[in-house]
Amino acid sequence: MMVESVKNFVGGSWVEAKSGETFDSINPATEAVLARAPLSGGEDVAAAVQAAQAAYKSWRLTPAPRRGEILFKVAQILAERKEDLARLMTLEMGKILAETRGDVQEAIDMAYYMGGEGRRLLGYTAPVEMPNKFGMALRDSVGVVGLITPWNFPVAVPSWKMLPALVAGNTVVWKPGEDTPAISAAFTKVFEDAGLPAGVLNLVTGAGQTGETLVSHPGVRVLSFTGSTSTGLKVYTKAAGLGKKVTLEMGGKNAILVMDDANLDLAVEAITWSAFGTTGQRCTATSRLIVQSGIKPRLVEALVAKARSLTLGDGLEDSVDVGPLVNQKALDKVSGYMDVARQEGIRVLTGGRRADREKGYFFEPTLFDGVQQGMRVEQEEIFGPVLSIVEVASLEEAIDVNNSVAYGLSSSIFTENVNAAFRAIRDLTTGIVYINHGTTGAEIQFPFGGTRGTGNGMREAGQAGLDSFTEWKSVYVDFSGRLQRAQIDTDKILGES
Ligand code: UN1
Repeated sequence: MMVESVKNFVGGSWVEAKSGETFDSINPATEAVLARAPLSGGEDVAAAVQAAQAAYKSWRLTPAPRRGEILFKVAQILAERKEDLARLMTLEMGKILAETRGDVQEAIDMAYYMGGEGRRLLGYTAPVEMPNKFGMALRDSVGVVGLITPWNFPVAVPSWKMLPALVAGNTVVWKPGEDTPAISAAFTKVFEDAGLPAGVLNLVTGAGQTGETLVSHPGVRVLSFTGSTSTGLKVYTKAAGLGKKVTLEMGGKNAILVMDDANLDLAVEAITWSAFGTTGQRCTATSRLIVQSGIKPRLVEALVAKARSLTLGDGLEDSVDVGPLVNQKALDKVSGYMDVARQEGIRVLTGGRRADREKGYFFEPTLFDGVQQGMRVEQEEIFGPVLSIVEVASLEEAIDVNNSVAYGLSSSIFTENVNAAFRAIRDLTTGIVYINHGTTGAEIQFPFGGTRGTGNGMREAGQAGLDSFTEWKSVYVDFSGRLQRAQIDTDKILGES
């Protein structure tokens, strides 16, 4: 297979890195080089920011409904290219075709949703204190925004950021995950073909240093980051020191709670796909099963059988359920947690090792039993197909275990008891709560994000997703023709008019 040559997209042109340096993108199922991409440095980031600054002058003045129309066009082109984009994504980061199609679909949904914002971007009016005076609050654009995104949702996650940023009138410099430059360029091409003016969206591929330069660049006022907690906190610290606005979407340690009265078959299906789908490499993946004692033996038996029945392999093949991990580093990390589990005295019910295949970063779906609250495998994000099972006696204990981690993205409860469901809604302290559904599958019209170490209080998607990329401007229009200073003037003016 030919190695694709990826370029940066700066000011409407496809260009090499000024340094001439590149890095390789590897197909994780075959370990073959898929693409070679620019290893962008400071000069490349500076050029992209400059292009974005120049384009901002007219983009912010382009009527929002017109900006929205370009987003609708983006949605249409994405729909036309869905299959090609999904295949390229599977080749580059490994998840199965059904999942990469879903990834592209999220961007299509978001493009229609945010395209519609072109005719909303709702502000509000409120009464003001003086007569002959009018007040309103508008969502204003901010300027150049910097996006740093991961490889696991290489189209969906960037779409949650760039689509609201663009419809609100900002211009964008995007640094995608190091493992996914080719799909990122293909996604960028969609915006070019949809007629987005030059410089409004700029792509610079590269590594950590590229992202750092973007974070520090004085021309970038807003940063939106999705990725690991350690990198996210570095971005936060750096950006805070420079007075920038930041949105962070970081780790998760999501749990499914299964109560004794749960629908067992439904729970087994949901747990399997939330834990092992996308090879466990979702920030929303289920990595803990918190199960009540009564149902545990039957549930665990069914889960072990189900995990063993999953077919590992190249995500392009229809028969495959679980693709590879993204790279060697991920494989090493997940393998490392097998040693941690051993040290913690945990029982491996199934999996626990690299899959027996010649090529590719495959790891067997793994179930850990006898996990206690507070153990490392119960607390730390592994980001692989590994599920830790914690047994509890009651709903109260289950909720307590759920809430006792450093992260707070998603949680779920399986119960047929409406009272238990509502208590869970009230007491689970995560940004997303599911009832009788796995922890994955968030829809783009609702806020997405988490509490505690998952984020910094911001949300993506839905109306809340606009908050990262807009600033409120409060406007007062005084049509009294005089200087109105205090309430005391009110009676006088009313008397005269
Ligand atoms: C992520 O893992 O970074 O809710 C995003 C979900 C998907 C998005 C996950 N819609 O699982």
